[in-house]
Amino acid sequence: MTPLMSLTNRFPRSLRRISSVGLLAAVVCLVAAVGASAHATLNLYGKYAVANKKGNLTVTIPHGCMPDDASTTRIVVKLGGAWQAAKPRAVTGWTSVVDRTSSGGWRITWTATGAGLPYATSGDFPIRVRWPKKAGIYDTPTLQYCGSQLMAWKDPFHPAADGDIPYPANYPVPRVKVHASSKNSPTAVTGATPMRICPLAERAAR
Ligand SMILES: [Cu+2]
Repeated sequence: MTPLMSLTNRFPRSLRRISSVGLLAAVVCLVAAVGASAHATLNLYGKYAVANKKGNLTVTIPHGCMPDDASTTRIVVKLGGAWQAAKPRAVTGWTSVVDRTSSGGWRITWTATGAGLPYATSGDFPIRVRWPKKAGIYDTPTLQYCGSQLMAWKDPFHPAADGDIPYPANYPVPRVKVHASSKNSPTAVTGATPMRICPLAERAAR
């Protein structure tokens, strides 16, 4: 019997199973983390975005920055000039400010007043908006800072790997669909679940 085997056999079978599941989760997340170290996602929580109407766009940060399990301390969301209004809603533990950009767009910045959003915690950052007048799909480039570490979620959308372009993108830009009319009424969608791109990363960190 090798020393490694004797060490393994000292653990009860159930404990060994738990540790191997945890190891698997860690390996899966490690693989997922090679290209993208975290994600910035968008949620509409069951409502449709309708052109020229008011609504809420929620930026969800599913986890902090790998590989050091760093907390998120600042988030910057950019909306283009087509957006008619944008106002960050209050988030406990964060201050927010909205600026106009030179191109007529909007830049919303949340800054943590304390330690920020812990690595393994998902956080919502809602913005009250008036959606663009034209239906379409809109990019919302997002900068996620963990201290001085920056994750710039702004890689363009591509439907497939091609040439030097990987799929999915390393740092995919969050996107939202704006519908032409309110025939997509807000009550038409039920039971929407928030998007969590890498729930395994959260579990592995606990
Ligand atoms: Cu992620």
